[in-house]
This record gives sequence, C-alpha cells and structure tokens, in this order.
Amino acid sequence: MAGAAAAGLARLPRAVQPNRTVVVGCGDGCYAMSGFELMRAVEHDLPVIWVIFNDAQLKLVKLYQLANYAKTGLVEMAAPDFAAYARACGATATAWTASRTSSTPTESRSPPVVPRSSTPR
Ligand SMILES: Cc1ncc(C[n+]2csc(CCOP(=O)(O)OP(=O)(O)O)c2C)c(N)n1
Repeated sequence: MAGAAAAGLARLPRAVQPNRTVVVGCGDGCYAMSGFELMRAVEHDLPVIWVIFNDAQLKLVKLYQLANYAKTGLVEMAAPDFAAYARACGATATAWTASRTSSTPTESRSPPVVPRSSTPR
C-alpha cells in the first residue's frame, strides 16, 4: 500500500475480517498525512500496526520535481516523533525502530512496528 490516500483503506479489511489486525505500510510523509485515519481507528477501537518507511523526505514528489524542473524544494522533513503524533490523535502508541546503515539491513532488537491504537478514549 502506498500513499496517504490509500491509508484510508486501513479500516476496510478490519470491517470485512474484524478478528484480524490491520497492518499499514507507508512512507513517513504519508503517515504524517494520516491523522484523520488514526483518529477514526481510535474512535472505532481498531488496533492498527503502522510500518513506516522513514527516508526523511517526500521521495516521490522529489522525483517528480527533478523530472519536471531539474531541481527540488520543500521535500525534506525532519523525522518527527511518530508515536507522539499517534498519541496526539488519541491512540495508545509505542514505536520500535529498525535501521539500515549499509546495503545489508540490520534490525534492532525490537520489530519495526509503529504504533498501535487499541484503547478507546
Ligand atoms: C492525502 C494525500 N495527499 C497527497 C498525496 C500526494 N502524494 C503522493 S506520494 C506523496 C509523498 C509521500 O512521501 P512518503 O510517504 O515519505 O513516501 P516516499 O515518496 O518518500 O517513498 C504525496 C504527498 C497523496 N497521495 N495523498
């Protein structure tokens, strides 16, 4: 799944198969645009696991800019506190991180799963 617009689909599989946990995979930019989805998940008490691919930029937008204008702007982002963002939307959230420092992925002790909303407000 890619794109903030697609994040809205997070609720659909849960509605069809209510006993299964929803896992959303998206970029950091798309996650930053998903506040309403987080709030809806909390409202309906839906546990959601977000796997956020954090490259600190809107890469797709950057590529379009380069393709059309041969330069880029306003596409780099400071990494926010993803779990704090989810908590601001009313979720109970915990963040784990996995990093890649070379061509070989290296995983930290915790799984790369971000945040889980499970407690109604
Ligand atoms: C609600 C919404 N607004 C704007 C867009 C346009 N859009 C498509 S990709 C993208 C940037 C995504 O950045 P990121 O999630 O960090 O992924 P990356 O391109 O870096 O892999 C944007 C703003 C969208 N898909 N959905």
